[in-house]
Amino acid sequence: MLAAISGVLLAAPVAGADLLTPEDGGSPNADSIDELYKYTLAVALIVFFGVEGVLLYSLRKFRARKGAVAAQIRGNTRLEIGWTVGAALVLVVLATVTFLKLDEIRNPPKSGENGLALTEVVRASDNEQRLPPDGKSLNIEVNGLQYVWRYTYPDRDENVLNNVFAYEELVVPVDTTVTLEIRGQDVIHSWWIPALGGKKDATPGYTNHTWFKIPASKAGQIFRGQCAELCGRNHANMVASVRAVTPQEFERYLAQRRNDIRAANLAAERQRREQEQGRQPGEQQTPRGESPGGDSGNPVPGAPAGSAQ
Ligand SMILES: [Cu+2]
Repeated sequence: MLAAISGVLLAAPVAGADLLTPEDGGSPNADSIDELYKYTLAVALIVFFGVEGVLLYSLRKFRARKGAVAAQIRGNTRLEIGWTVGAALVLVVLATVTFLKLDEIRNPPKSGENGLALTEVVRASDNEQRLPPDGKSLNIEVNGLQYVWRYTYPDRDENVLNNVFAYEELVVPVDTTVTLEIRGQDVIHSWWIPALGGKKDATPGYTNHTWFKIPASKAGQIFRGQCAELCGRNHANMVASVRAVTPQEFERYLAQRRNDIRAANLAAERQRREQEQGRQPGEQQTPRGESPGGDSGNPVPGAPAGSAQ
């Protein structure tokens, strides 16, 4: 059994998701969550070895031969009060440590000096959203739909529908506080990039929030995750990745993406117009042997394709 389990874990190392405690290294909140688990694990190990040690010691020390009659003991008030108070103290310590850590897990810090130069203060979408002390973050909309993640970047336009978007891979600048507004479009999904912090449900009708800030040293790295809520037939294929780049590369990416989307929209528009002209009475539906909708291409997934109807 042990060999089989080890074999399975070796075949899919990601499934290990770091040994015993959560993955960390991508963002301060993920690091804090990991530390919290390590403290809890340390306390649990002390309790475990304490209890098991006393048990094994007693088994050896007080063993009796066959036929011996056990002494009838009523109890030990001091011991019983002792382990009740001890257990309560363990809980108090864990609760205190958790509440002390909670602050740095939930509240995003300011962006660093090597991050993207953010000028505008984010307008929080609701009072659940936590922002850095100076109110500036790269605020990205994360939208879960069957079976892909869609990201909308803040991009000069009040109407988010006009802004740069991408699927599956989220590109972000390092040393920059990124706040996410997470929504589900059809069913419940769950956003989860383990090394960047805890998972957050993407629920239709609600907005959930989380944040991350990737250290400058991690530029070029890709953090992988997947939808963590069974959302349908292709749930297993609903992967997500976050690519950390320098602020300069991020600006270039955004500009490139903006151009690609504009080009795709123009091509689609041209194609629609051609098809409308092609459908004049008496004319052939498909001129010059071209297949309908074939020539413009559609480099951006999900960009409005030329509608045939
Ligand atoms: Cu999903």
